[in-house]
Amino acid sequence: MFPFQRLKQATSICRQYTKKFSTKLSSSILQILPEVSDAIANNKPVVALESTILAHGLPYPKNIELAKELSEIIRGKGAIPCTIAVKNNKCRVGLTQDELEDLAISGVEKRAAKCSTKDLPLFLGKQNILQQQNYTGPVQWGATTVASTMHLAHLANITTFVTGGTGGVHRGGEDTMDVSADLLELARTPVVVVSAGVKSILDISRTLEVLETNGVPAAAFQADEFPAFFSPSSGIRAPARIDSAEEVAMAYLSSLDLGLKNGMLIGVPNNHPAGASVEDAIQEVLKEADELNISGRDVTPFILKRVSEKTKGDSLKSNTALVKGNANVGADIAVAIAKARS
Ligand code: PSU
Ligand code: MN
Repeated sequence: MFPFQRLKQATSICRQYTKKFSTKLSSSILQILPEVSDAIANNKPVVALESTILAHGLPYPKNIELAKELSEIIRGKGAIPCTIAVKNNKCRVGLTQDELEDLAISGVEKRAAKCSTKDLPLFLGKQNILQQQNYTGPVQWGATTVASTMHLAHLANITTFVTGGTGGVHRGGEDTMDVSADLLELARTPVVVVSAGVKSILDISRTLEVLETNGVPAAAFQADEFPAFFSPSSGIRAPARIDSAEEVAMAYLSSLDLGLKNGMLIGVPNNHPAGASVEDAIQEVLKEADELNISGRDVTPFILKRVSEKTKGDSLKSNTALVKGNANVGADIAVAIAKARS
């Protein structure tokens, strides 16, 4: 096949796919917002956004303010923002403004479950039973993580996904085996994930090792060190450096042309690093989590919340700023991919 021929083929499959979804919305598990399915079918850039960061990662109303700002940034670059979440028994690709508002308060109201890839079938199973029983209660949200958002974005043929930070190998993961499903999804789903790297609550070196073992390119954007979320520098040399959105687009399209199934991780250094107290807060909170026996899916949200409390919002400011930085780069990447495909 000539370069990009495979992509054209993929685009045509996507057209059939989105057509099917937009015409049989009620019977489909995947519901794509018309604005998004139109964009995909016409090779216009779309940027996927996750919902765990809204429901569990950031407090209300900061989360909804951020969602609006992300939308403006992405639209300003000529791309379509597309938040992905499970709403009752449907996987939603693109949410309306009202739905975003509801998702943003659902964490406080305990109507949002963290849904990683493994949780998707179970959540949908439960919700389908409820629907069969003619459930009329409040909306139940499945907040998708990086892993499950990647999976659903790929089902809808979206290439680019912006988040805050990805999961990784937790400190002590060599004993606990606590390795985020985000890494495994990156190994099997061809989506470009744009993040500010991984937090120093994680073991960054081991995270990069797992990505390498799984053939996932992990590159720092216009930097030599792999970024550490709150801080642009981790002291760890990035496995690769990438200097422009066009270069990311070319690497991604080459990966598809090679028939590789994995995604890639682009680490964007945070331009608004949190103060030095964040590191101390992280250390204290890691101890707290251990003492309180917090484990599994609860670890990441617990740490995010407590670090923000301990730094009196300093970490929160840095967190929202870095996501906006990622959205700028991610939108450029989505635009560059669409351009190269046309
Ligand atoms: N890292 C952050 N903020 C977040 C998350 C990670 O800085 O909100 C969320 C993402 O949704 C990510 C998930 O996919 O946590 C990883 O959770 P776990 O470590 O349980 O796999
Ligand atoms: Mn975990």
